[in-house]
Amino acid sequence: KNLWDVIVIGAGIQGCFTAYHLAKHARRVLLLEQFFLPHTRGSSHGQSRIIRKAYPEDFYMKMMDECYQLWAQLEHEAGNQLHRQTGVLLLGMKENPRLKTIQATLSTQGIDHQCLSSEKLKQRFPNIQFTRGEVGLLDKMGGILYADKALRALQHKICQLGGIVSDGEKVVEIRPGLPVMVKTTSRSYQANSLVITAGPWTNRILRPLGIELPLQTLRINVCYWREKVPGSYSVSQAFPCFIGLDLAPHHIYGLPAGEYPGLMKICYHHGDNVDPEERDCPTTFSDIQDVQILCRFVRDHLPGLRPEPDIMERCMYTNTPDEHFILDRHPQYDNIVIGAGFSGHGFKLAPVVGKILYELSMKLAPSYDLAPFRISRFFALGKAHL
Ligand code: PYC
Repeated sequence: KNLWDVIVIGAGIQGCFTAYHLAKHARRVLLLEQFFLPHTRGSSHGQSRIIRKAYPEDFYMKMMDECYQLWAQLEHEAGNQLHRQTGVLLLGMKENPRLKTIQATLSTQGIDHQCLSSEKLKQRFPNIQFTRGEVGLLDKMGGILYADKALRALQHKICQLGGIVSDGEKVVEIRPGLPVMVKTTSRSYQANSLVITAGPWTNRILRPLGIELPLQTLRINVCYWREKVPGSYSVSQAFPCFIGLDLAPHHIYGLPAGEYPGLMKICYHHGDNVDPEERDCPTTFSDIQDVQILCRFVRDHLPGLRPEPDIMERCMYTNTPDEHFILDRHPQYDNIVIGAGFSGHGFKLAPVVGKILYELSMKLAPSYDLAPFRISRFFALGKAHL
């Protein structure tokens, strides 16, 4: 009676979608979360994320086909809007190889997009200042996912389907075997399989299981910038999400104003390497180099915004060296499955990631080629330790 088919550790978006697929397939699933829900300590909180098909890698683009269907299905089940199409505008120099590859992949896959010359960009987006002859690539299907609402919808659905979501329970010990034993701060459980989707806490959980993955845990400053004229960069004015590829050493991205009225979210796709327990330790605003990069960007390119953020929230990325995910079994224990290293671009892909982790945990043939996501790619580099 006390034996679960699968225990999932971590109720962020990846763990929630894994539990959702398991519950849909009538598996006995327990989803454990160390913090009380909802919380803002991990990588899945906040009101918005970007959804797009524009990827240089065709394997992500193909996964996104099914993701769009699964997001629509969840939206239907939730009876609540979880997605808004705004378009995603990629900005870069004409010769940017990433931009060229994305355009070629979008063309090959027959995905609706538009190339914008620097002249066209200026006409179409008069409230952006283009200073270096940037060109644009518009992924027309791209848009915004309502992140907090999606998490709530998933957790509700998991419970409706008979799964259990247990929050405020931190895992303190895992004893591999069949069944695998999971001890938390409250009690002990047993399961046939275990899925670990613990975001920046992944290595804390894996270390006692004899493996350490090459994961960097980055603090991301999520900044919101006030419009001088309310509404000028808003969804209702058809302002798109954007990702700037050549504006700084790492990408700068933005979402149209809407989630907080009059404020536009603009962030740097990088941050300091921090322990997730210390993410929220106070730091001085002006000391933060990546916020300074954003301030310069807003001052130079978005003249309709105040050039200092009004609000700063925090998030975490868990990056792999190649910024591709880890979707694999533990090298020694084949009933322990790991989903990690989403590298700041995993939210939109969670419906398919969850499906793959469900398949791995049930020993089913995975629906996608998992070669890009294997742990063994790091062994060759001497970067994963057993
Ligand atoms: O994957 O599109 C993305 C994204 C934008 C900002 C962070 N990730």
